[in-house]
Amino acid sequence: MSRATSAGGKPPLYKIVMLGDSGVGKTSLVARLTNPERPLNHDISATMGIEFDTQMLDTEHGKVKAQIWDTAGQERFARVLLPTYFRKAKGVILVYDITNAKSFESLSERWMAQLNDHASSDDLAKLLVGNKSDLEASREVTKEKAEQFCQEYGMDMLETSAKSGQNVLQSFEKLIGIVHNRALAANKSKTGIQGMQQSGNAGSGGPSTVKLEDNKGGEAGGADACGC
Ligand SMILES: Nc1nc2c(ncn2[C@@H]2O[C@H](COP(=O)(O)OP(=O)(O)OP(=O)(O)O)[C@@H](O)[C@H]2O)c(=O)[nH]1
Ligand SMILES: [Mg+2]
Repeated sequence: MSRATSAGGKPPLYKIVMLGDSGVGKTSLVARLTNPERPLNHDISATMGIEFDTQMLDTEHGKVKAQIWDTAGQERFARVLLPTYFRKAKGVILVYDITNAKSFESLSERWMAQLNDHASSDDLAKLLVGNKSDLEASREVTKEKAEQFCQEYGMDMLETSAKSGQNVLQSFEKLIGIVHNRALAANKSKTGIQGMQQSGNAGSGGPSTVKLEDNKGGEAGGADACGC
């Protein structure tokens, strides 16, 4: 069992944010993750402001809970809400539509700049997702282009389809795996220092588990749970 799940039995909760132009499929990807059997809704409305969902996900170090902030790609919402989107976020999924070159260009022209302005970028795990891979015949963005972007900004990528489900779960698991590994590593170094400070205290009945997050609110959806 991971140190995370052994701490009071509650899996740690991490806030992750979906970013990208309007219409790339952010809401559809979250819907496919949380309701894998439900068919893609082509009449879905544009997100106004923000929507939340939570999902339990597996990592190599046990289960964790993702609090997913599905943001609005439309400029009028995004501009105002960006600081809120990024507050206490641990990971970001940058989404473009493989059939829409403009949505890919927006990542460097718009979204990466916003990210750097509003978040301490080093703290955020990032994943690039090229959605609508089922529409191969209409592809405008090559995988090579996307890989170049990843090299430039130091992140991994996956192509997904919210329609077929291809790589949807894998994308969320990949990002949350990186987030969780970072949290474990950070806690290890923290407890290392605490351990040295409290030398001689080991095994004396003090707390033996590691608290990964300030998980006051406990369950997902509780704003305190991820401090957001
Ligand atoms: N063929 C195909 N269509 C998709 C896919 N993902 C989303 N769509 C469609 O693309 C349109 C936009 O999807 P949304 O999920 O609303 O896009 P969004 O990124 O959330 O847009 P905003 O909320 O405005 O930021 C909808 O008509 C979806 O049905 C996909 O993987 N394949
Ligand atoms: Mg949406």
